Amino acid sequence: MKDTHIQNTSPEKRHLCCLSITAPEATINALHTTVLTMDSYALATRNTVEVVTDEELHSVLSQDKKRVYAGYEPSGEIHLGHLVTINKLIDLQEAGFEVVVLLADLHAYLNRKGTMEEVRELAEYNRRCFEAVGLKNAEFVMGSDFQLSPEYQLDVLMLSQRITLKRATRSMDEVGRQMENPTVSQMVYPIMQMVDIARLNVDAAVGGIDQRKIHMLAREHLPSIGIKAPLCIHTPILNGLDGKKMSSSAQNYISIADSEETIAKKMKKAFCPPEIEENPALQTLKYHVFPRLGTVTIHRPEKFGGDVAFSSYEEMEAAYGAGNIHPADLKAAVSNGLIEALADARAFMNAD
Ligand code: STL
Repeated sequence: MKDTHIQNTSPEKRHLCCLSITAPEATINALHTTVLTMDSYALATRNTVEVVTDEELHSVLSQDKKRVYAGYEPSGEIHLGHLVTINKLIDLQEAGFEVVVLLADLHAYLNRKGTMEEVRELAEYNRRCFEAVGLKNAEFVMGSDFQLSPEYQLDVLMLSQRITLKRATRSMDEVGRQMENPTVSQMVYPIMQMVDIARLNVDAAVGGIDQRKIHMLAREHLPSIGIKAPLCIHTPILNGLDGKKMSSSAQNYISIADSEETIAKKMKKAFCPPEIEENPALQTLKYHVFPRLGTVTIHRPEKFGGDVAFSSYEEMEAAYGAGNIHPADLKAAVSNGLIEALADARAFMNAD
C-alpha cells in the first residue's frame, strides 16, 4: 500500500465535524481539528437526499423542544449503511434535537428476520454499537416494550381500516424480505411504523430513502388519528464495496467492528471506477470520513504529484473527477481515514 495517511487526529468523538463554506468563523476544537461552525439547517440537511418538507424543517427547527427518531431492525452487524442514518441523528442532536432510537425487534420478527429471542438479543448488541460510533445521550427504546399495549394495537387496527393492501405492499417494496410472497405481518409492519411515530411523540423521522413510501403513508394517514404528519429526512442508500447493492449475503460492506486489517483489505479490493456516481470509495469518503475527520491528506512521492490536503469532500471529488488522484491513492486515503474515524468504535466494541 502507498504511503498515504490522514492528517489531523480525530475530532471529539461525540460530534461529527461541521464544515461549511458559508460559515462565518473558524474555531479550533479540543483536538486541534479546524472546524467551521455550521448552522442547524445546514447540519440537518447535509448528506441527505430529500427533506419532506423544507418548510416543515424550518418550522421544527424553530421549536424549543424537538424530537427525531430512526428505527433499526436488529442486525448481526452494524455497517456503514446503518452509519449513514446514525451520522444524521448525531447531526440532528447537534442541531438541538432529542434523539430516539427504536430498536425494532418486533418489526424484524414480523419481517421474518428471526425468532423474538434472537432479534431481542441482537437489539441489545446494536444499542452498544450505536453508542460506540458516537451516538451518546440518545433515548433507546425497545419496540416490543411498548408496541404490545392495547392502546398501540388499537391505533394499528384503526389505521389498518384506511390503508389498502396495495399501498401497504408497495410501501414495503424496498424494505420487506421475500416480498414476492408477502405475509400479513408484512402488511402490519408499515402500519406499526406509523403508530411508532405517534407513540414516540416525535416531530421527525430519519431513514434511508428506502423508507420513503412508508413515511409518505404515515404523512397521509396519521392526521386521521389526530397526529401531525412527521417531517421526514431521507439519507442515501450506499452501494456495497463491489458497486452493487449492499447485502449481508454478499458480504460487500465494512462493519463498524471490522479490524484495521480487514478495513484495509476490503477497501483495497473495492470497486473504484473513474466516475463519481455510484463509486463506493467516494461514498465512504463523503458520508463517513469527511464528516468525522474534517481533513484528508494524500501523501504521494513528488513524481506522482506530491502530498495534497483536502478540507472538503467537494474539493477532493473534483480532484478525483479531473484525474488528479489515482484510484489506488484514493482508496488508500479512504481506508486510512476510515480506520481512524472508527478507532473509538473498535476500542469500545473490544473493551469487554
Ligand atoms: C431495515 C433496516 C434498517 C432499518 C429499518 C429496516 C427500519 C425499521 C423501522 C422499524 C420501525 C420504525 C421505523 C423504522 O418505526 O436499517 O430492514
